[in-house]
Amino acid sequence: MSQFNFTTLGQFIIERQHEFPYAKGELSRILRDIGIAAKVISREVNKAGIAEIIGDTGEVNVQGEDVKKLDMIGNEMFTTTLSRGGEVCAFASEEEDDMIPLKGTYSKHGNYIVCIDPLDGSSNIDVNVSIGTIFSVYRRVTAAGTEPTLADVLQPGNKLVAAGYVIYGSSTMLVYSTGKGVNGFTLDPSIGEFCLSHPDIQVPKDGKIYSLNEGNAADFPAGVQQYIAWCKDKDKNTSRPYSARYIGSMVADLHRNLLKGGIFIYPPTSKAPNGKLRLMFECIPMAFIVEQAGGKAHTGTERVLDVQPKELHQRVPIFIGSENMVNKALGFMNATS
Ligand code: P6P
Repeated sequence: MSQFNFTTLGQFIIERQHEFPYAKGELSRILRDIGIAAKVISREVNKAGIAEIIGDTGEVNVQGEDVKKLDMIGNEMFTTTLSRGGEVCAFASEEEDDMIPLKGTYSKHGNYIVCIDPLDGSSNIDVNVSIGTIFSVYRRVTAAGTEPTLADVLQPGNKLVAAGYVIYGSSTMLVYSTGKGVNGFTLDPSIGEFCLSHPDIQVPKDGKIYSLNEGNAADFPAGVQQYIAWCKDKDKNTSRPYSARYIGSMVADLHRNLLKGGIFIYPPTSKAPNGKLRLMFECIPMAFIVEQAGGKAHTGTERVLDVQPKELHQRVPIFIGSENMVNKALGFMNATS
């Protein structure tokens, strides 16, 4: 096969533009801009070890977490890129207290909202563990040309028009969906392009990997404790015991489970009675991707994509991954609720 037989992200977006009901290239421009920002962040992440950008800024974000220098580079990169694009009227970031109406020349007339976690898992930066960017795209609900409001942002995941993530690992990959399946692109640094490497990703219906922070086990709801015990039982017929894999970086844990099959759980704990992960910036976009790949995402009480957000930094518990594994875990939860 010719070494030039590749499809870049830009080519793929244009080729698939006809699938998107709002064509006119608006969403295509947003996805291309996200791809550009991701390339710059990938460069910064990869040189972090030798540049003075590892470590903390000394600031604390709205989540009460230390803000790493790379977090701010990521946040600034997306804000700048999306403002210049003109398609996005407002931006919400895990790093920012409030939504940010974009002030680019044309932004006020933009039809889209972007929610972003610029660098999820940033506490892993200093130890060279994979981290990621998570993004989601909504159409605004207020009239174009008016000042965007929080109502434009606090939309349930079933209103999403696109979502995706970038994983900065042994290679940099961008994985996204516009509601017509999930496709993965690997960055080829030699040509500076994301190239299609994982077409039509399907998460296996079953898996042998469970991912959660068992250090919190004493706090887990009884149903989660019983499910984890079940995963550890010896039963050749159902390939148990399963393997425990937990990186502590949601994008990395979910990317592995998306490709290999598995379940990721962040249940309620005493420190985080609604779970730790943010509905708008982590759970909704990852739920969209996993459902588009044939998996399932649930809070333990409802489908993640049906949760009506009430506040920007709201947290929810999450059970996400292979459909049969999530259903098994929910069975234990329901049996004990
Ligand atoms: P814990 C990273 O801080 C993060 O937001 C997710 O990427 C990750 O899955 C989770 O928190 C890890 O949380 O409590 O297990 O360290």
